[in-house]
Formats: sequence, structure tokens, C-alpha cells
Amino acid sequence: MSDFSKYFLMINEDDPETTEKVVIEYTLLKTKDQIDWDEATMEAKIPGSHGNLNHVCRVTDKKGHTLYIKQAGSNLRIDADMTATLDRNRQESEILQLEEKWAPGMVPHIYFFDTIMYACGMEDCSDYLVMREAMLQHKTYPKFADDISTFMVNTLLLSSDVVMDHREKKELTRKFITPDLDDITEKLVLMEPYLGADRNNIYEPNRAFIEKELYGDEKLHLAVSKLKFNFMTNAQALLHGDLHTGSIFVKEDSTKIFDCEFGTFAPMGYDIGNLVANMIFAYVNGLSTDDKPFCDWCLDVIEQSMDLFIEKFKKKYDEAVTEPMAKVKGFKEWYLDSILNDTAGYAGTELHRRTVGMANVADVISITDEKKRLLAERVNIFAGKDYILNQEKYRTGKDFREAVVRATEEAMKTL
Ligand code: SR1
Ligand code: MG
Repeated sequence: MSDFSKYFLMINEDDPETTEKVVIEYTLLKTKDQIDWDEATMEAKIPGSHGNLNHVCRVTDKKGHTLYIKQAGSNLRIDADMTATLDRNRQESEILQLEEKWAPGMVPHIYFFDTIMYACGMEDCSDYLVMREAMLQHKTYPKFADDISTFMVNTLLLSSDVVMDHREKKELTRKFITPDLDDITEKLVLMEPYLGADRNNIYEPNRAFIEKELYGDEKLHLAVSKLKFNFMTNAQALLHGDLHTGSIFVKEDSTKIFDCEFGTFAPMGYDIGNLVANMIFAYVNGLSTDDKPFCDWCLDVIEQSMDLFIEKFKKKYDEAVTEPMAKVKGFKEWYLDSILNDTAGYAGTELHRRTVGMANVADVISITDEKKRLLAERVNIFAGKDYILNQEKYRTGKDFREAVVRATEEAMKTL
């Protein structure tokens, strides 16, 4: 058996028996000083659903102890030909530890992380549902808008130059420079849906529409090129970097955010825009079964999350700002406006890339009826274009909501 002093991929979906033995041994080695495991009853099982990149295993015993081991592999699960640095596991673990400080109780606890095996031990949140699964079942969560707006204000504003000591922030920026993961975002999100790519996943009945509306619109290309360079050069705050509903655990009275390996210093609006777009994916899935109460809830979440974000941002800004020049009259309003512009812009790019790019979302591709799928895709495309091309018009939750209603009407006319 290994002493885990040299990296190997210990979680192998094709060999669950060896995985179980190795992962139990590893878990004991790493956590026996923190968890009083009942060794005789320990189990380590690979769960049925996974993300796009990593390998996970759930470790339990009959005394009720439990955690997840998450390990990075060099090749990505979504495409074995794609690679990304193993160091993303350290990055994710360290960001979760920082976020636990800024937004207590809102991320899974990290028991340990290990820069040899590129693995970490993470709180088991299996009493929650992954939010994308919940959205596919059209479940609703009364506290979600309040929770997610708190998470975004706390993690984004507290890691920005207006609050954090400049030297500390620059140190953190150095720690979270991640060219491999950024490269994925810069290509998959901020280029390929517009310039085209062989790996784009296009729904054939919608191809001509996509070619005209996305590939053929030069004004849109210019607006997205500005968003891309803003993402690459504006180290505004420490982002989650992939804040979609597959990175959020929900239950009735609690929300936890995980899977932040794309975390880096970039514009705050990238996270907020991702959230808005992913609630629109839930909405278009609701449209496909004419589930009006669910669609209305998704729109309410968009409106309330944005309004609460704005309200809490202004309050926290006044309480926490330390940078003297950020206290100059008018700066807060200018800064918030720029965040709202970015939010609209990156909501648009997320809407487009999940509709036509390499990494689609189940909310859309699980729609089997052709007309309903086309409706869903065209709502995403029209709402995304409106957000990207009219960023300065989005100043309230209602503005963000109404774009979805307009896009729905516009998409219906095309069918
Ligand atoms: C190649 S990875 C594809 C996507 O999965 C992740 O969740 C990120 O969203 C990334 O863009
Ligand atoms: Mg992920």
C-alpha cells in the first residue's frame, strides 16, 4: 500500500474496490487527529454524479462520521484530452477556507488539503441537494436569494481593494494566478460561442439561428471582446469563478457554495452574472413544462438576488471600506455601476456559452421536445444579447427580470 508520498490518482471510477481500500487508508492518515473514525465500519464510495473536472469519494462509518475526499486528476473528466494544473485542488481548498472566514457557514468546511496527492477532505453536504438537480425537479427555496446575495457581497467586497489592505490583496492575487483555469474560461466562455469552435455543442435545429445571432453579429463580438479583456486584466476581487447552480448546495433553510477551483482575481460581475444566467436556465426548463409558479420563482430569485446584492453591498461598503480614495463622494456609486455593467455582460456570456459552447447544462439539453428546446435556447440567446449590448441599462433587480420576460416574448415570435 502507498504511503502517499508521491502523487497518483487514487479515485478510479473503473475500480471502486481498490479505490475504497486506498481512500480509507488515506482518510485515516490525514484525519485521524480530527475525526474518531470507527475503522471497522468505514466505507468509501464513489457517488453517481460528478462535476466536469475532478474525482470524488464519500467516506463514512457507522458512528455517523462522514466526509468527502476530492482529488484532482491531470486530465479532465469532461474531456480526457484536456488538462489543467493539479494545483487547482490547493487553490480551491484555500479559497474555501478564506470564504469560510468571510461568509461563515456558507461553504463546506475543509478538514485538510494535501499538495502531494492534490486532494482535500471536505465536509459532506449530502443532506443538501446540488441546486441544478433541485432546479430540474422544479423545487423552490425561500431563503436562497437572501443567502446568495450575502455570500456574493461578503466574498467579493471583502476581497477587493476598497476593503482589503493593498499589500495583502496583492499577495493573495499572486497566490491565485491560475493560467490553466483562466484559459478555459477565456476560450470556452469569452470566445468560442462567438467565433465558433469545433468543440461547440450546437443543437442542429437551432444552427442557422445561432450562426446569425451569435457568430454573425459584429457589434456583439466587439462588446464580448471588451468583456474578455476586462476579465483578463481587472483583478477586482477574489471570485468563486464558476458560480453556477452545479456549484451550490441547497436545502430549505441553508445554502452552501462549493467547487471554486476557477477562483481567481477578476471582475465581481463575473460571479454575479453567472448566478443570474443559471437562474434563467432553471426558468427556461420551467417554461418547457409550462410550470408557471416555478418560472415566477426563478424570476423572483433574479430580481431579489440583485436588489439584495445592491442593498447589502452599499451597507457593507459604508461599514468596511478602508481605502481613503474609495470614500470620495461619488466613487461608491461609480464602482457599483461598473459592477452592474459587468454583471449584465457576463450573465450574457454565460447564457450563450452554456447554450452553444462545449459545456452545456442539463436544464436546457434535457428538454426533449424540439419546439420547447428551441424556445429555451432562443430565450437564452436573446436575453444574453440584451444584457451584453445594453449593460448600462441594468441597475435594478426588475431590470434584470424584465429582460427575461422580453426575451421570452421575442423567442416565441420566432417559432
Ligand atoms: C472544461 S471544463 C468546462 C466547464 O466546467 C466547469 O464547471 C466550468 O464551468 C468550465 O467552463
Ligand atoms: Mg465545477
